[in-house]
Amino acid sequence: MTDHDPYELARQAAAKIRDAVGVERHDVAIVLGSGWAGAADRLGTVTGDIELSSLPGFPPPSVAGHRNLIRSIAAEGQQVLVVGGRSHLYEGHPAATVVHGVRTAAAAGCHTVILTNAAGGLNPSWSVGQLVLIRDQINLTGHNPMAGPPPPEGQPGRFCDLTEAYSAQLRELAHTIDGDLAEGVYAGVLGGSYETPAEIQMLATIGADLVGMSTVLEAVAARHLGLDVLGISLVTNLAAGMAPAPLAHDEVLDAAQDAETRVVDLITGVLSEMPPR
Ligand code: 8IG
Repeated sequence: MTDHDPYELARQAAAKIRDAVGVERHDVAIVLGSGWAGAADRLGTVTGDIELSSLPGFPPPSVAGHRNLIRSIAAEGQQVLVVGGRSHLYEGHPAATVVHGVRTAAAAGCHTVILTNAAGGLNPSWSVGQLVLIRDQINLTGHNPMAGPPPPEGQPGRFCDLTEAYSAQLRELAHTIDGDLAEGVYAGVLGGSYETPAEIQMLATIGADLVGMSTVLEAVAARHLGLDVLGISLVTNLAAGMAPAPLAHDEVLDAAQDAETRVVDLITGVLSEMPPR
């Protein structure tokens, strides 16, 4: 039974992290998007590393710009769990695998998760390198971590409230640290390919400012378990039909590299001023 309970699997992973790094409890998790790893490494002092594939429930990652590591970092008075090696629906992983890092972070004690990603921008006034706080999301993946067997005894019920999927308080705090942050609605799609210009027109029509292939399921799983969510997108390309040239994954990694110092300052600032919970 316990093999099929994703929450039990998360508890097992969290227990192994605790033993491996010798930290009783983590406060904040950061899930790394494409190209965000360098910034996370600069947040503070590394307490310990755990190979992701040595932990229950984590498959080996396969996307360039992601790495196979959970890292515990002491930063700004918080113990931060940096979750690399994100898995995606487009790799063929089920929703439960995609959100396993978030559920593990919750089991490790985290009260807040910072979900980072690289995304396509739909707002014509943004350029590559723009950092955008996610204000809300549209889950267009056709998947949901709350679908399937109901959460077991002891877990909150499946119909979690998503009225404030992304914490207004944390967004406000982030704006005070970086006055150049934009805000927008993130449309999460299954992915596997980028969009057509017609699909981007559709997404703009339904209210999306950003489009990407991650984050939305993790935000749902985080809210289900009562975590506060801060979502930060780095616009690494203009969405199809708005971009002068075809999209390439290399550009994503270059833009992330250029944004690194701004990202470090932003996350460090948020960590240091985050209200205790
Ligand atoms: I970076 O333009 C990045 N990720 N779906 N579309 C989708 N995902 C993305 C894009 C984009 N850019």
